[in-house]
Order: sequence, then structure tokens, then C-alpha cells
Amino acid sequence: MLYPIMSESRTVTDFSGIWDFKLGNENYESGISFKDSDSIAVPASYNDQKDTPEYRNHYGWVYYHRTFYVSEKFTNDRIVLRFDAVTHSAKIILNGKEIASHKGGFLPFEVEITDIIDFDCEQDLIVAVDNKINHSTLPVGNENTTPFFGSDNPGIPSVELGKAYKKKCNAPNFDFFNFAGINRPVRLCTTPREYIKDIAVTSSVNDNSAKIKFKIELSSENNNDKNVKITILDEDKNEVAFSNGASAIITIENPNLWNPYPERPYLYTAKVEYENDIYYEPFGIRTVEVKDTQFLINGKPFYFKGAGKHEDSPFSGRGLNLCLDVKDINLMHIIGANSFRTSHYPYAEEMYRLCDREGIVVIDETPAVGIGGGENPYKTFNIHNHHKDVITDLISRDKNHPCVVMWSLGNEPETQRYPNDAYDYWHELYNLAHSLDPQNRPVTFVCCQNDYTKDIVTRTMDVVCINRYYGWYNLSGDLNAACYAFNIELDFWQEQNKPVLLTEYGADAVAGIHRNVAQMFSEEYQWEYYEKINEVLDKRNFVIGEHPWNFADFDTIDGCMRVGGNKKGLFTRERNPKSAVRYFKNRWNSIPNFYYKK
Ligand code: GCB
Repeated sequence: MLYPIMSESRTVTDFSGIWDFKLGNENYESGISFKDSDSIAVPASYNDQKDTPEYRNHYGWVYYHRTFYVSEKFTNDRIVLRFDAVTHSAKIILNGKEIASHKGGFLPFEVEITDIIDFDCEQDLIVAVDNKINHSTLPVGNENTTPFFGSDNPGIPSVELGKAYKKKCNAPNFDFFNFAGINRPVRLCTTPREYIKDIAVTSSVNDNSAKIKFKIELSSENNNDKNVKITILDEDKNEVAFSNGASAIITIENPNLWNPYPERPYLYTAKVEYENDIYYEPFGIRTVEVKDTQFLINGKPFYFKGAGKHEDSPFSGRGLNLCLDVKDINLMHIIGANSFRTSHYPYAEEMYRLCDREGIVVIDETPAVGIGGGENPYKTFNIHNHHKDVITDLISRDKNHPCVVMWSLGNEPETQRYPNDAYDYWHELYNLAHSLDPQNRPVTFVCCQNDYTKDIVTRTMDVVCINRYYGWYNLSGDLNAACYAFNIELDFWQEQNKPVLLTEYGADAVAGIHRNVAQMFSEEYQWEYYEKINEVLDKRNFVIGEHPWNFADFDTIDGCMRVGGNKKGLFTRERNPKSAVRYFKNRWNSIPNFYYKK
């Protein structure tokens, strides 16, 4: 799906602003009246916009409302409403009629309204949003095991079912707050009726020459693709190459490659013209490949320095926060980080466009987090088809970004208790991702700390991605024992002859807690933890990178393991540095992007 842009033939109207808002109930209701409604900011999560438990801990549907006009000037155009992310599922009601619904809270969808609007008349738009998570959604929630006074809770005497305390609420099977609502922009977009539907760009480089392959999808298949023109512009807007046709291979001699910062992340632009439509797609020329135990970008072994992140900020929750995105990328430049993972869901498109410009490498993750616990999830959860849809939409959305170098199919699923079921589930997705990606990037998923000898999925991915908390959740407080155990595990991975990326490791540190002898939750412990574990990593050539968990503190559900959220950030939620930042700044600024390990 193309990102919404303005061009000579296209317009975009942003619906960001203050909308009418009403909290609903567990079940969807039609005919909601917006008399006496609340005010709500869009885009943003609704949870922290009004400080009441009803907002913060809402369960079920909410309703957003606004009106708009479409000028008669657009009579001959195609008109769509584009929703970048409505979390977690949505119904769109235009002028009293439900015109679309969508499942999944982190990827865009479009609704064509060309034939159903009246020009120059007030249009009435309701977006109904459901935040319920369960065993058929991604991320996964345990809707039916909400606070329960009974046999489910060890330590509380069992009572008859009739007397059990049952209040329905979301029980996330993941460690981040279930922020919901219209989290990303809503836009009204116009294009000509015959339009450019999609563009796929791939590149290969040989000596000093790059071959760029284009596949342009047009609005109607019967159309004459000879009417397609592709012009490649360099960063100074000079035309450097040109071709006709919807499938084209264009050669660029002495190309400027897209390389991670501090090298130049050079971006070309493809100007695609078809009939009366014009679209501008930025792209980079770079290659990605896994070879033996190395991860090659432009043929050179790359070392990942960076962190797992979240889209999370005070007040906006998971809502688009462009200022924070820019700040985070600048902080990454300062501390010498070159990459991050979009844990645990696809981020806003603006972030990927920013990373393309800024030369930050991205591991792009689906929202498949929480597939585990209880019964065999591969037999009891109803998510495989939805997971396939999500992968399809993710790759369709992000396939041209040079910053994206690998797909992560999900985070920390069950792989050890039902290894064969897990294998079948994940390998179908692995093959799907490879078949869908025109650039055929490496595919992985991220495994949790488990008995790695029983897990047969992790070792069969292109890159072994492991989250490890030796010295925190295991061997808590004893960093020497942690290193000893981790070394034993790394001996195992060495045998697998695959590149290994430490996608998470970390220790909570409450900013301001200091101890002369490093103790858990102090800034000193967090620093020492990283120092010691990194010494272990540095001895292993097949370890291709380190992503501390997390870049910054973030909000979570209440729980006895969380004090005002997860405090494993290198930075606080407000982006003030903890002591470990100084350590990483020194370390990462002295580790080059390429050829760190022989
Ligand atoms: C993990 C999860 C991450 C959590 C983290 C933690 O393994 O992948 O979502 O936040 O551990 O801090 O417990």
C-alpha cells in the first residue's frame, strides 16, 4: 500500500484535530448520539487523555465522531479515507451507514468513498474502535481469565463459580500497556480514477553498476502499461535514468548506495507517471544478505548496535509522536546506535521514512506477541490466518524502505513445549514472508528464554534472535553466574552455525537509585550488567549485534513486577539518560558499523 502523498495529481487532507468522543461498552452499539460527548485528540490513544479509571482501563468499544466536506472539484477523482492505525479493530460509519470494518491495530487500511459521498454537503463520520484482545487477536490477550476469585488464583481459596469475582477487562499477554484508539492519522486522499496502486522496488549491485527493478501495479489490470513512465531523480532532483512500462529494469552506473549513518543513507526518488496520476516513491540502493554467520549490508558484515523500542509517550500513549521519533533518532546518533527493532508491532510509517533519511537500520516486527501460556496455543488459538494477513499487509506497506533489513514474524511465542506444532505454525509464516517480499530480506522471529535445546524453530530462522535475562529474571543479582550460564548457552548456538542477535537483554533501573555495590534496580547494576554481558558477547564472532531492552522506560499494565511501568530503559520515559547511557555511548561510538568481528 502506498503512503499518502500530495503530488500534481493527488491531494491529502489530514483529519488530525479534536474529535467528539464517547466511551462505550463491551459490545458494539449502533446509533450512538454525540450530544454531550467528550473532546478527544486524534491521533493519540484515548487512555491518558482524561484522568479517570474509566478512560485508562476501558474495556470494549469507544466512538469517535467528526464531520467533513468534499469539494465538488473532486467529482472526477477517486476518494478514499485512509486510517493509518486504529487499535485494535474498527468499524467505519459514514452518514449513518457502516461502510467498512478492519481487524488489527497497527497497519493502515483504506476505504473508498468515491461513489457514496455527496459533494459540498456535510459528511458525518463515526469511527468505532474496540480495544478487546483475546486468543484471536494480535497481540494476544487473555480476555477470559480476568481477575477471578477462584481456583485460577493460587493463594486465594476457591469459591463456587456463582460467587466468583468476575469483572471483564483486558488481560494482555504482553508487557506493555494496551493503549488504544485512533493512534495514527486519518486522512482523506484523492487520486485520479485511473491510478498507481502500488510500486515495488528492488535493487542489485554489481561492481559499479546497480540494476533497479520496478513493478508497478495499476488500478485496472487491463490498462495499457505502456502509459507508465518511471524517472529516477537523485537527491538534487536531477534525472538520472528513465524507463517506460509497468515492469522495468533500470541501470544506474556508479550509484550512491544507502548506507547506515554515519555513512550517507542516499535516497533516490522514483517519479512514476501513469495516465494522469503521478507518485513519488523514495528508495535506496542497498543489498541485504545472510551469509554463514554474518549479516551483510551492501556486502559488508554489519554489527547491530541499538535497542528494542516502543511507541509510548506520556499523554499520547501509543499515538503518533513525531517530535519524539525525531528526538529518539537523534539520541541514537549521539550514543552511536545504528538500529532498532519495532518491538512489538509495526510502527507508524513516518518512523520508517525518517529512518530511511537518517540511516537507521530497522528490524520490522509484526504484532504477534503473547502466543503462549496455558494450553497449546497452536491448537487452541484462532490466529494463524489473521497472522498471515498481518504479514501480508506489513510487507505490502514496508517493502520499499531501505531502512528495513529484516522481518520479525513475532516475539516470544511458545516453542519449547510443543516444538513440532510451533515449527509448523512458524514455518508456514516464514515461507510466506519470503515469498511476499520482493527484496527477499532475511526472516526471523524472536525467541524467549527457554530450554533452547528443545526449541526447533529458532535455529531454523535466517538469524537466531534471542531475548535473554540472565542476571535479571534468572540468576537475579549474580552477574558472574549470569555470564557463566550465558556462555554455556552460547556454546550451543555456536554449534548451529547461524548469526545470533541478542534482541533483548536488560535490567530494570529506577532513575536516581544508586548503590556503591551494584544491586538490582540501581543504575550501577544496570551498567554493570551490560558491561559484563557485553564482554561475553565480544568473544563470540557469530554474535552479530546487541539490542538492550529497552531504549526508554515505558508504560505497562499494573503488576507487582512493575513500578510505574517497565524501567529497563537506557533513558527514562522522558528521555533523560540513566548512567548506562554513558557506558553505551563510549562503547558504541568505538564499534564500527561494519567489520567489527572478523
Ligand atoms: C521480554 C519481552 C518484553 C518485556 C521484557 C521485560 O522478554 O519481550 O516485551 O518487556 O521481556 O522487561 O520483561
